[in-house]
Amino acid sequence: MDQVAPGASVPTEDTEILKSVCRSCHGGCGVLMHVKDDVLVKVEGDPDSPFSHGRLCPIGNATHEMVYHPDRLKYPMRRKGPRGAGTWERISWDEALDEIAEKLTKIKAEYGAEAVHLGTGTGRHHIRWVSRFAFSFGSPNWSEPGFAQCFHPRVNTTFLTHGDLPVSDFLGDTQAECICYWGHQPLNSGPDGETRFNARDAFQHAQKIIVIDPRETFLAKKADLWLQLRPGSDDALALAMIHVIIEEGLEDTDFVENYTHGYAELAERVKNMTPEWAAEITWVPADKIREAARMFATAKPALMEWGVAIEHTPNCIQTVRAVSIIPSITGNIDVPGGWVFGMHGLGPVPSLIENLSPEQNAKRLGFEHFKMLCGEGAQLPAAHIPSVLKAMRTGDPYWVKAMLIFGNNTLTTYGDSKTVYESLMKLDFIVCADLFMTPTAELADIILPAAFWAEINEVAGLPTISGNVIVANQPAVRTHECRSDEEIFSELARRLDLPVGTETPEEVYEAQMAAGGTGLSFEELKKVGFHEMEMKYRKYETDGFKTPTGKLELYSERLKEMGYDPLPYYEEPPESPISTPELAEEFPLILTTGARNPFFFNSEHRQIKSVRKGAKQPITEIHPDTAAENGIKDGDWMWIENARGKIRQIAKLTTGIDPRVIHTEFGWWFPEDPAPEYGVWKSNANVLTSVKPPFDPQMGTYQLRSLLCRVSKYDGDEAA
Ligand SMILES: Nc1nc2c(c(=O)[nH]1)N[C@H]1C(S)=C(S)[C@@H](COP(=O)(O)OP(=O)(O)OC[C@H]3O[C@@H](n4cnc5c(=O)[nH]c(N)nc54)[C@H](O)[C@@H]3O)O[C@H]1N2
Ligand SMILES: Nc1nc2c(c(=O)[nH]1)N[C@H]1C(S)=C(S)[C@@H](COP(=O)(O)OP(=O)(O)OC[C@H]3O[C@@H](n4cnc5c(=O)[nH]c(N)nc54)[C@H](O)[C@@H]3O)O[C@H]1N2
Ligand code: SF4
Ligand SMILES: [Mo]
Repeated sequence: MDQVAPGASVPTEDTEILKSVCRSCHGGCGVLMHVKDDVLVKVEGDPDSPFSHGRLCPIGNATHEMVYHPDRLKYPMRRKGPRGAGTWERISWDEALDEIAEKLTKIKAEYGAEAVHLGTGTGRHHIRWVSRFAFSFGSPNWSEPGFAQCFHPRVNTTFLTHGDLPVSDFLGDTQAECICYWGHQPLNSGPDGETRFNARDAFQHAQKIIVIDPRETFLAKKADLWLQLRPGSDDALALAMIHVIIEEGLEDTDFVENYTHGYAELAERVKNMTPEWAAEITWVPADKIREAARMFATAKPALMEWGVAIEHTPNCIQTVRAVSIIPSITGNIDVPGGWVFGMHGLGPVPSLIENLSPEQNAKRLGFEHFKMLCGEGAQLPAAHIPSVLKAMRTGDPYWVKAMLIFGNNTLTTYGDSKTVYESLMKLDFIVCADLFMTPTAELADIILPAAFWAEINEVAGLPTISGNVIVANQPAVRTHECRSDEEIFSELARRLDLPVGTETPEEVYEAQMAAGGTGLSFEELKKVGFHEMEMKYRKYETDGFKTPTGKLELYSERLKEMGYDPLPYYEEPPESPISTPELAEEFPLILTTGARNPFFFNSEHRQIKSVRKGAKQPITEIHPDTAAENGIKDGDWMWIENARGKIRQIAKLTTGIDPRVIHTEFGWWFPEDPAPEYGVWKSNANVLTSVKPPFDPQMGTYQLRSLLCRVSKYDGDEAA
């Protein structure tokens, strides 16, 4: 599936080879872009890349196809008919930007800057520019569907308790002896600035593999121990594993005594959380829980590879807390081959949050409730999506009147797509910048054609936040009238005469490089492609941890200060056979969604022929017994339904899933279906999810995995 580049091509007289990195997922596989007569003729893996060593995945291999895809948005457009009618007229960039500036100024004057909401997608190169523009405009409100439910629960939690974000040490010389993949399949997903390839290399070297996943994935098949848990019960499993480690004295005594805070309180908290207690909740046999705890605790080094599955529940912060404690008390922190703190070789994009007055900052939707998402406990405060949607629909606590969407297909990746649709339809003004037309862009007033990563300058530190390797993008070509998101924000800030945020992207990149300590300028970095920071381990021995106590806080003083539980606890998912037994009678199956496949990035790439070949239709995994009970055969279209809606996907019968559970893919729409909907209501998992409370008390997270549903054979009746 993945292709290994045979080695870098040699430039010919008339071909220039530019070093860059693929940014089609969160990763940054090195690429060599061959340019001849202002045409990108070929893209291949860069054998020098420390992440990928010349390899590219199916998406990376489609780079050329994406740059020149006939469906790319080519010029700015203005809506002609009513919102969502799908009729557009071409306009110039000047017209588009002037109209945006005029509308934003009017809304700001009438409703306040907070009425303008900025939206973006996960980990995009321009993500920090979206919040930056919001803050320089004076609005505290911006969001990303992954902020409360992806990666940032881990970021914000570990910054509070570990003083920094730990990442897997894939670039050093030591390989982990044991890897635990917890709700995570990085060989497919390469998330958070790892790539699938360095994750694969570590996997191939590990002697012991533990997989915690409700589905029998590729990794589960290869594992020494596969813990097939009930979706949404990770928290109980982690607490029971901590119980075993403490009860059996398997902790790293020296590390615990000298470098952690609150071990005794933790031991007291988990005293009764036995494997037998967890077995009932998680469906994982008690002896397997014990075995997993022992295997992880006795291997050196042991690596926790944790994924987004633990962040898709309303108890996500406590789950993150519990899982993060396992490698911590076993001493696998900042050690070769374990979890390490990065070298931060790149200065941040200045957030410009200081441009907001304290009063304006406090207007951020969700601010008073979710301090780890919207306020003091957040590294970069963002607005709470369900609260934003409500403000759009009801004006409570104030009206949100405009949304500027830069790289997010809101109708497919936010929870509860129907509520999202109703909310967006209430807005006075929507701008959407994207590479392609999407069902969400069809709802806009103005559409802007965004430049692709192969067409822009950019700098990033990877893995994300930790910045051990600093990578550069540079434009191979520039197609049509596309502009980079960063350029658009700078230009808009100038047109709006904003007090801050008007620098060119390159000026910001140079400042980031100067602050980072690589000794290179951005221009110099582009020539070499990437710069690897020298890694230092066990920094805590000299510097301590950047927490209130200077120790790794098993008992979190900062969480306590914010009014949250300083120790992790278990909470049953709000919709489950246990919490809502009556609902479970009507909808007896547990639904989990969104496990990544290697061919798409979230809702993207359905129009890219070479990758769509790998995954033509949306797939639901279901146990053969459950399928038979419901008259569903392998390869049939099947309905998946709950109180919020009904979608259909293709049934894949597998004994690798519990008969009480199904898994549906997410992000589905069909670029080949008629505009303006492109089949977005047909198979979109978020028709079934909810943005109603309860939310995670710290982070405001809503439920994307572990909901209730029922299934039936598809009867061809779409109206149903
Ligand atoms: N190719 C590709 N790469 C991607 C993406 C993509 O769409 N495609 N998306 C990117 C994004 S935004 C993210 S966040 C990352 C995510 O990437 P990962 O963190 O690797 O997460 P997933 O692949 O979503 O899920 C991993 C596993 O969690 C399991 N799972 C489902 N429910 C539960 C549960 O309740 N508990 C546990 N323990 N496991 C559960 C699923 O069966 C799945 O096998 O990938 C990023 N990279
Ligand atoms: N049910 C369910 N829902 C989920 C998840 C799940 O597992 N299950 N996962 C959640 C997670 S973890 C996340 S992070 C989110 C992901 O959600 P998002 O990150 O918002 O992903 P998309 O909605 O696919 O939006 C990406 C859009 O950006 C466009 N794009 C790509 N590159 C650029 C660019 O350079 N500039 C601009 N302007 N546009 C660009 C793409 O064409 C696409 O339309 O989804 C969440 N939603
Ligand atoms: S793993 Fe990510 S960065 Fe690497 S080639 Fe694939 S899409 Fe690009
Ligand atoms: Mo994500």
